[in-house]
Amino acid sequence: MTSTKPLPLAASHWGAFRVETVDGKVRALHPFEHDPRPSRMNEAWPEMLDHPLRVARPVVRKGWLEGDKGAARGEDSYVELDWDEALDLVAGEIGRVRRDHGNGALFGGSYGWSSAGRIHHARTLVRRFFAAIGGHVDQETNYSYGAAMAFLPRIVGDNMIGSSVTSLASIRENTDIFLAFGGLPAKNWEIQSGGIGEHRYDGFMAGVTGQDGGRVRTINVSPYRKDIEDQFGVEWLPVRPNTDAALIMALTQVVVAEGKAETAFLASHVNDAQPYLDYLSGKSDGVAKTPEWAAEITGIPADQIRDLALSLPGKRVMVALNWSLQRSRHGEQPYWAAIALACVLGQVGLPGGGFAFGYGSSNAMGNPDYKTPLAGLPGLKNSTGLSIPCARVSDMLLNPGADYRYDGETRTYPEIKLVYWAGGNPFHHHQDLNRLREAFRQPETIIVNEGYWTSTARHADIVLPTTVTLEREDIGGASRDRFLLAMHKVVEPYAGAKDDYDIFAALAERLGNGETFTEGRSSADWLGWAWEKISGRLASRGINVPEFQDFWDQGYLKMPEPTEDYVMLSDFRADPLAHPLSTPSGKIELYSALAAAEPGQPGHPCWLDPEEWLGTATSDAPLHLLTPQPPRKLHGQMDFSSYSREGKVQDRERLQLNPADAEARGIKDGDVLRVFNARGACFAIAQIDAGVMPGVVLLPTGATYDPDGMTDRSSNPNVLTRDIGTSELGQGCSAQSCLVQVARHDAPLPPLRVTQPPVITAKKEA
Ligand SMILES: Nc1nc2c(c(=O)[nH]1)N[C@H]1C(S)=C(S)[C@@H](COP(=O)(O)OP(=O)(O)OC[C@H]3O[C@@H](n4cnc5c(=O)[nH]c(N)nc54)[C@H](O)[C@@H]3O)O[C@H]1N2
Ligand SMILES: Nc1nc2c(c(=O)[nH]1)N[C@H]1C(S)=C(S)[C@@H](COP(=O)(O)OP(=O)(O)OC[C@H]3O[C@@H](n4cnc5c(=O)[nH]c(N)nc54)[C@H](O)[C@@H]3O)O[C@H]1N2
Ligand SMILES: [Mo]
Repeated sequence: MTSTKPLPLAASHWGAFRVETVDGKVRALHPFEHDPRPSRMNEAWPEMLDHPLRVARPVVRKGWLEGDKGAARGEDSYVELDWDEALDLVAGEIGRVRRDHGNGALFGGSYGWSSAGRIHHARTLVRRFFAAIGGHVDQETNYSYGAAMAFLPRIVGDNMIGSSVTSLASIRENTDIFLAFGGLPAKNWEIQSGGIGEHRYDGFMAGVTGQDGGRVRTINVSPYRKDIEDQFGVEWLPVRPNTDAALIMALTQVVVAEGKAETAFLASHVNDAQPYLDYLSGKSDGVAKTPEWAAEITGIPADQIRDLALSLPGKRVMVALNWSLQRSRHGEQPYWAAIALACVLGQVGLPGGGFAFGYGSSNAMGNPDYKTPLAGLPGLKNSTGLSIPCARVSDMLLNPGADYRYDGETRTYPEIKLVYWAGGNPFHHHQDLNRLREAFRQPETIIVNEGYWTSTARHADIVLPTTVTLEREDIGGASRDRFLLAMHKVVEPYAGAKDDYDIFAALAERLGNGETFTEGRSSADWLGWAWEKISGRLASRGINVPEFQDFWDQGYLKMPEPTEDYVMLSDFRADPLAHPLSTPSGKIELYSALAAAEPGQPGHPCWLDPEEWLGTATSDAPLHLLTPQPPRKLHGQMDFSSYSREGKVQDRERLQLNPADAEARGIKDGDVLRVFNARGACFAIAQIDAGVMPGVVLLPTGATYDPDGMTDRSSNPNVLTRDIGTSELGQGCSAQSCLVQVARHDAPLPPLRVTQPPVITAKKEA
């Protein structure tokens, strides 16, 4: 071989890159050579490897040692331990709770994105660990897509997220009208769980909006014009947040009233459309869901709704909704209504037609269906059988023994004594953080594995320092990305950091379940195991498998291009009897007995008041706050990198608001703002933006929560959001249903505490 080895590859959820090191330190990063639009987020890596906020050694909270029953969590100082002491302490606590209260008192759901590689995926490991020691209370569904994840299987037999959506090629060739609810924001395509070889946003947009010689009429239906950048030349239809269901129902009502419904499709592929049609016409409740009716709710003039509705029949229409729409109170309904519209138009399963979720929510949605194989450690059976919908965590901790409804059944919240988090940041992700703080005072012991002093780590009793991906070997990627990625170890672990795998192996060993957790393998053995699985799957598909070393040295494996354009539900459309859906009727359920069983739900798509929205605005809380994903980071990760901070002013995030709302409050661009409601307050910097519809403000997620009473010294919008399930059907997170007030803050900003680690007493050398 004469060729020189390429630089080692590494990867994160925001992209792959090659790493140049000198004397064991990263000197430079180079974007992966096959990535057409690399994310700048990776620039944060070199400084984040030895950032002052890294957790250096195991620590235990002072107040916990003194038996404060959690009182000082979030405010306390810590004492260093050596690893053996720390592991003995953690195993001792888990063993004590298991013995005295049973495995049902151990909470290990540990929701969170962790890192990109699949073998060292922290959340997979913590759940496997708890399963290995006899079980725990787990979390199901996710924050991204919780309402849809629980509900869609009842309606279309699948959650429509694990499966692929209709491909871009199919849209480009066939779609006439692309209704993009929530837009197609470029920043969301910087991210993909598991790792990214190629960021494909530009190609997707060119294909959809017609810059590529196409002809797709694209409409950004969103409160925010910049959910699709102006350069793409699309139409903007501003809609009040949380009212899309009403808009979609009025579109459907017009199509039906005009006699343009595809009744043959409804008869052959839908379970009982009649109750919904009677609701649209007003036959069942006396209110026709006309454009005039929807205009009142959505803020869109009735004529505009009618014109749009009349343009749809006879056209190839893609009704596409972002995930954000279902992260709101009754977020199941816009999704169900969209499915119903696609059915009434007879578009489901046609090339470029029908419905789809998430084109604007993550990288490479609409890619060819590469089915890139990945392998992480297998999950083990959770013997307690206990789990909660993930966003009900505060409810669980605050209401042990209480009953709640979810997915057609009544469940009971367990009584949790010990919480373990690895790979997630609930003080980033959860709603109503002041309430979560109260919830986190309840358990006897809280343990967190983290690489950084996040707000969650600061609320823990014992913190174990973990490695980050550049400090260990792994394989990353995503099933719809073309590249399988070899993730190299490029630097030694920081200070006393250990891999989560080794931590859980040591804990399982101490608890007498080591072999069940490890199956006798080291993490290096699991890497080999994963490669065997991956190569087996490739070989079974007739794909040429390289030697592991060649894959490793090259840094990637490129998947072959699929030959067919994927069209979602095309089999079902072609023959609903031969390819029935996994629903009670085998068809798309526009009537669902499961939904009808819940109070207030008529059993078909319907408009349900989101409770906190512009229709209920008060003088105390007149503005609808949306909390989209942050452009310069993934959630709370790397919040303190220079790249993330460049997007802030005085270390506070910018809040977008309409010029009229700014003027009414005497706010100028760049002013410091206080954002508040009855649940809490935080600070932000005004960014006046005519692309935000009046009455709406946007503040991205991701700032590190820095509590001072009910106020966050920083800009975390989750001090403001409401902590309630989407409904008793899905129990998803409803962060996007939130009213606030905004005012100029003329006093000095409080200094941030979370830019420094907590006070830590170093271990005295013996
Ligand atoms: N208001 C509002 N809130 C929201 C949303 C919203 O739209 N609005 N969106 C929600 C959504 S969709 C999501 S997905 C959640 C995201 O919420 P999270 O997934 O909890 O957020 P992250 O900041 O990605 O947290 C991952 C944590 O894992 C740590 N980590 C990384 N690698 C490792 C590792 O190898 N080992 C260990 N032990 N730790 C590691 C990181 O340092 C980080 O702190 O937020 C939700 N919250
Ligand atoms: N840069 C970056 N990208 C990310 C992430 C990140 O942290 N950073 N996180 C990733 C994750 S975990 C997820 S789950 C996805 C989330 O993907 P989404 O949930 O689709 O993303 P959001 O940014 O929350 O929302 C997109 C837009 O929806 C609009 N919107 C909000 N509410 C409504 C509504 O009621 N009606 C209408 N019509 N529009 C509304 C807002 O204007 C917002 O800008 O993003 C992924 N991509
Ligand atoms: Mo998410």
